[in-house]
Formats: sequence, structure tokens, C-alpha cells
Amino acid sequence: MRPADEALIVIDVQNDFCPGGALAVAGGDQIIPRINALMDEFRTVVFTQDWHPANHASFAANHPGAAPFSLTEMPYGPQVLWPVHCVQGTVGAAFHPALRTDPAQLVIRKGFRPGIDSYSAFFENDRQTATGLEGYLRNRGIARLVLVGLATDYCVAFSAVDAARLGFATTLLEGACRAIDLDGSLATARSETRAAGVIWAD
Ligand code: VGL
Ligand code: ZN
Repeated sequence: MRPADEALIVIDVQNDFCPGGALAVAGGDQIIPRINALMDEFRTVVFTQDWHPANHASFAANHPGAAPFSLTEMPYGPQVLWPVHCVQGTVGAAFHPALRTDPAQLVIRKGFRPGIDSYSAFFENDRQTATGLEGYLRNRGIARLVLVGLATDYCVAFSAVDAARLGFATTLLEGACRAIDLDGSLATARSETRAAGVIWAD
């Protein structure tokens, strides 16, 4: 058992991010057995779930003429336009059936506001609108976080940077993550998380 002040944060292990899904991450389902085993070591386990309305601004389909994986400018900064994914209530938004969900004590849903994307478990992409996770973890006396899930270079990395900036001792368990790696995004994620003080482990 890990110490009581350490929590496991399982990011977006959902059908649409696994092979066959709308925004499939290569090998996304391969991390599930390890996450399933890891959950038994932690007294605190939190899941996140990407949870978009159909009219979400991060979907290329909602920007006439825009191609998936192209970049646009939002009021809060640059935003990748994604294929339609993780629409609320769809099979794609559900957790992968192989993932054990019973150990999760909290599921943070994010990205539900039509006009703003939310990669991080802590703040939406304006880096200001809070999800409430920080308060939950502090109330439970959590000081250290281990992050796993999908995708390494987007939701896991953004969550890790915010966690470290908020003062949590933060480890990104790379072997229990998989990356999208769009235009060097994995290398960027590596340097930005490390600069924020995130520890990468295997
Ligand atoms: C994610 C792109 C769009 C992720 C979510 O979970 O990393 N990436 N929405
Ligand atoms: Zn999303």
C-alpha cells in the first residue's frame, strides 16, 4: 500500500481514445492491465472522463472547412481541432470495458462547456476555470499524485503541469500512458512537464 497522502489519477481511459475509437491513441488499451493492478496500491483513486457536448468548440466538425488535427485560435489561445470524440452519453465516452471502475472514488468530468476545451484534470484550457479536483484532493489530505492514462502529451501532461504548479509532488508514470504525438507534442509535453517539476517514471 502507498502512503495515505498519495493518490492515483487515471486520465481519460475511454473507448474513443483506444483502438477502434474516434480519437484512437496507438496502444491506448495496452495500459489497462497495469492500471487495474495499480489501483489496488492506492487508498485514493480518481478518474477523469472527457465529456463533451455534441456542439463542442474543440470538434473540427463544428468549424466549417476545418480539418481534424488542424489548429485554430480560441479566445483563450491556440486549440487543436479534434475529430468528434467523447460525446456525453455515447459508447465512445464510456470507460473502456476492461478498465476496473469500482475502485474509483471520484470521477471528474471535463470539457462539458461548449466553448472551452479542458485537457487538464484541474483547469480548463483557459488555465483559470477550475474543475474542483484541487479542493477534493486537499480536503482528503493528498500531497502526492501519480498520473496515468491517455493521452500522455495532452490530458496527462496538462494535468501533470497543473498539479505540480499547485504544489503536489507529481509523478507521470510513462509506461501506463500512451501518446498522440501530434507535430512533436510528446517532446513538448516532456520538456514542459519537467520544467514544472514533474517526475517521469517508467
Ligand atoms: C484528449 C484530445 C482531446 C486527451 C482529450 O484525453 O488527451 N486529447 N480531448
Ligand atoms: Zn476531448
